[in-house]
Amino acid sequence: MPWPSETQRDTEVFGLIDKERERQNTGLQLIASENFTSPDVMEATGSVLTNKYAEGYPGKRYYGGNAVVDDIEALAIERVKKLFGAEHANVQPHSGASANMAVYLGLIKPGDTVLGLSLDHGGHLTHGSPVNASGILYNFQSFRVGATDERLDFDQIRDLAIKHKPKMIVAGTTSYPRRLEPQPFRAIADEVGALMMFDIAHIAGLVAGGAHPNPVPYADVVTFTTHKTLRGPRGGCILTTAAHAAAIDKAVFPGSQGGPLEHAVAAKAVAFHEAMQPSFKDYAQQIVKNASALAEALSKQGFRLVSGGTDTHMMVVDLQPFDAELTGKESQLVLDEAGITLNKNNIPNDPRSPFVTSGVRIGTPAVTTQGMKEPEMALIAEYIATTLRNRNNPAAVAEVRAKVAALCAKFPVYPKRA
Ligand code: DSN
Repeated sequence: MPWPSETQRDTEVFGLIDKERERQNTGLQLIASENFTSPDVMEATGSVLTNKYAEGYPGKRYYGGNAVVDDIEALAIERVKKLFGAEHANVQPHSGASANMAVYLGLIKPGDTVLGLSLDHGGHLTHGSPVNASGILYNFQSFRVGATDERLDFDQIRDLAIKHKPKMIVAGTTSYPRRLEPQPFRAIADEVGALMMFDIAHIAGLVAGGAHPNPVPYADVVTFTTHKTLRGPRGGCILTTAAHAAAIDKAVFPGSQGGPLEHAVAAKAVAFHEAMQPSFKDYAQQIVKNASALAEALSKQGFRLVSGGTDTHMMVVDLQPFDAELTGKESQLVLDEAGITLNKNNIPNDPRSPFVTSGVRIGTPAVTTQGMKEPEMALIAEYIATTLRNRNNPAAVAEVRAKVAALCAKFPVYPKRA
């Protein structure tokens, strides 16, 4: 009697999963870091590989029974190296944060100086936030976006690099809507003798699909998550030059992780395969086209776009010109009521706290997976504006909720559970 019988099935959890499937199917998913994985990616994630321990790397494991797991992990490594043109890959990080911390552990020492983008100007917690281990263990110095154009200012980054002489410069963002060119980071890193790490968590799918420049030829190390624009399972990945391969592998295991999640590794391999298909290029281009269309439509509705717009999959919307009283927190809550899911976000130099904010972040990877295009982006902007204008009118919000459900019904993602 190894498992509970069918009558003892956990209906509570599976009932909740059904509810979440319903939420994803009937609402607009506009969180810039989310996406809908393919059924194949989900099948690999839910496979028998979840049963296996495999500390080590292909051909060098601490447990028996890993011949198949070795083949799977080797396939994932080969595919991702080919996809990005990398010399070495580690596909074991459980997340983007784990990947970034493994890079610091492997390539620099506690107390070393690192330069990264400030979290409140579009960086990430692991780029030196004082409340994160990166900021606690390493001496991070932050650069910020320019006061008027709200874009990266390479003169400022160079001045800081010359002043602080960092061991590493971290490029990469989580809420910066503009294209990131790797060359200027490389030039500054070379000038001050720093390593260059590029965190492409948000844009990995855009890079893989050729819609954004690939930093692999310029960076010493590239990290990313596999579940955002790349449309794979939740997880992380590190690409390096051959020179840093051994240090990075050692920093992931045994340095900072134990047993790898081989079901996630298999799902990553599936996602890399999917990203190699010609249709993925169209997908990546359409994400960017949709973001531009949505940004333009939002600006016509009276919102201000941070930096004036977007070249990526996402935008940061300053709510103040639309309604000076409206906060990101309130917007997120009322838009949830209307079936529109996004997240509150600080705008650069935001007078409000990160829990309240004067902005929201909006992304197009998930709605693009559904097949929505420019005409639907205009509708989404209209639904957002109508909801926020009528935020104290539940009937008007319910009307938008019905329109959102009708739109999503035309672009179904996952069929109902049989
Ligand atoms: N939580 C991710 C995001 O939303 O950008 C970053 O880790």
